[in-house]
Amino acid sequence: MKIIILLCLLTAVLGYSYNNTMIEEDFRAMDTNADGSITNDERENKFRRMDVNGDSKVSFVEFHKRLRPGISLAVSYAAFNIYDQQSGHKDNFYDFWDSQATFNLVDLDHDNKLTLEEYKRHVKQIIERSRNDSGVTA
Ligand SMILES: [Ca+2]
Ligand SMILES: [Ca+2]
Ligand SMILES: [Ca+2]
Repeated sequence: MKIIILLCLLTAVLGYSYNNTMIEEDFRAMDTNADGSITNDERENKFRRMDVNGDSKVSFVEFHKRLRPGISLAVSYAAFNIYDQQSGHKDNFYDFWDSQATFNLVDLDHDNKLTLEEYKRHVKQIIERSRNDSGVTA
């Protein structure tokens, strides 16, 4: 038990805390009707939950709060910048259009549903790109 706790602390420090299990948990949290895929409606609901102050835009502060503890600020900020530019322009907010564009990007087979596999692939790409962009290599 102690070893597990120690390992958790270590991975948190290194920024490796976001594993498959957590990705699946987050996927299920978004899949509110539990049918195994995320629809555009469910994507929109998630966006509204992230938008704490209700101004229809997700700021970096709102974005970072929604991430798992242990993800470094640098990686988180790099990820935010990637999402901020999904709709083609950067304005320091993850807005509705960014969210829609992200959904379309993740939906590889264009059936308007995100499967766990599509979601996992996306999250791993984002983490890898964020680490590269932020220069956090650990
Ligand atoms: Ca669903
Ligand atoms: Ca907001
Ligand atoms: Ca799909």
